Amino acid sequence: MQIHRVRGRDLRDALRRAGEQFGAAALLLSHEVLPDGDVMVAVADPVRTIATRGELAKPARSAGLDDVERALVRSGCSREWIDAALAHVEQSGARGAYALDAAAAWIGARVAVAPGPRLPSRDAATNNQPCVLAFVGPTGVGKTTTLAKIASRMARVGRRVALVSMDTQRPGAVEQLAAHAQAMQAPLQVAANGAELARLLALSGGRDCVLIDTTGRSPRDAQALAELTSSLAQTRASLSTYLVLSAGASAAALAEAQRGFASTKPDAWIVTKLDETRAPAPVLEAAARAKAPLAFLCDGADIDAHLERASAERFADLFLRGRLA
Ligand SMILES: Nc1nc2c(ncn2[C@@H]2O[C@H](COP(=O)(O)OP(=O)(O)OP(=O)(O)O)[C@@H](O)[C@H]2O)c(=O)[nH]1
Ligand SMILES: [Mg+2]
Repeated sequence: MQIHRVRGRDLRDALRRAGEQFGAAALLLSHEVLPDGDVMVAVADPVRTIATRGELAKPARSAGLDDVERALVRSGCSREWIDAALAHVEQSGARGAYALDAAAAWIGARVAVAPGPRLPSRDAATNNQPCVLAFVGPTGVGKTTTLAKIASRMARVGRRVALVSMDTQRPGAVEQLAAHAQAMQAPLQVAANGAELARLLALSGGRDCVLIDTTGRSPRDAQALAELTSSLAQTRASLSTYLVLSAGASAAALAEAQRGFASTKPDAWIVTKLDETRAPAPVLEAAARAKAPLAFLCDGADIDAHLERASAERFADLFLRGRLA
């Protein structure tokens, strides 16, 4: 019988994690409270117990390494990253449940974290220049929804936000953003081109943040992307551009989007729809490969929830558990 140790914040958390890794049929053998207050449970994995019967001749590998490998395979991690993570864990000497901790610390740090939006200080003069954020990306990835989530979070803590829609192409796009603007009682303006955007931004002193929604573009539509790039470049305000990508996209689609939107010079990526996949590793690996820091992670469509700042801990959760905690 193979025994695994799983650590959690408390007994309930440890049992939940054990259930996720080994299934509801996992057998609880014991539990102990660790010096730091966490709880470690020992469980027998019935699937592994049966599977190993026919494999007795194989040299046993540390159970911890098997757990790490299994979790990474499940999250869609590439063989290259799995091997690198396993080599690191092996080298670190971490075993059992500690192997997962070692893997989490190592793999979570492979992806860079972008700094949060830089809002003017609260006691700044009213004509202080606002933080300007533009959201670009392929069609339907969640640009407008994510913009609304970020704006709503800022508005809830008393920040003065303004929304700008540059999506004058898709029917209903301005109305979609207008509904969000109304809910958070923020002004919404429409800019049909770069010149109009530059004019609006020049008049936006006194706002803490202006968030710009753009039309979804195909990464293959070079002309549309050139127009988008040129529109954003016309503003003299210092602009942070977020490339929004869906976690469900294939590695090939992510690479294509990264190449297509490179001309807009994204400062960071935002990953959405993490709730729609159990294999989020490809988008995290794509960000690392593109040397793009991640700013936010979204795992649902609810405006008042489902938005998290990116962090190494969240990346580790995604790699090893397939979802945000
Ligand atoms: N499950 C899930 N749905 C999401 C998430 N983010 C957005 N959505 C949904 O995805 C759909 C498209 O979202 P939009 O915000 O309109 O996407 P967009 O990128 O602005 O789309 P276009 O402007 O048409 O290019 C909507 O139904 C949203 O509710 C998410 O993190 N998880
Ligand atoms: Mg939109």
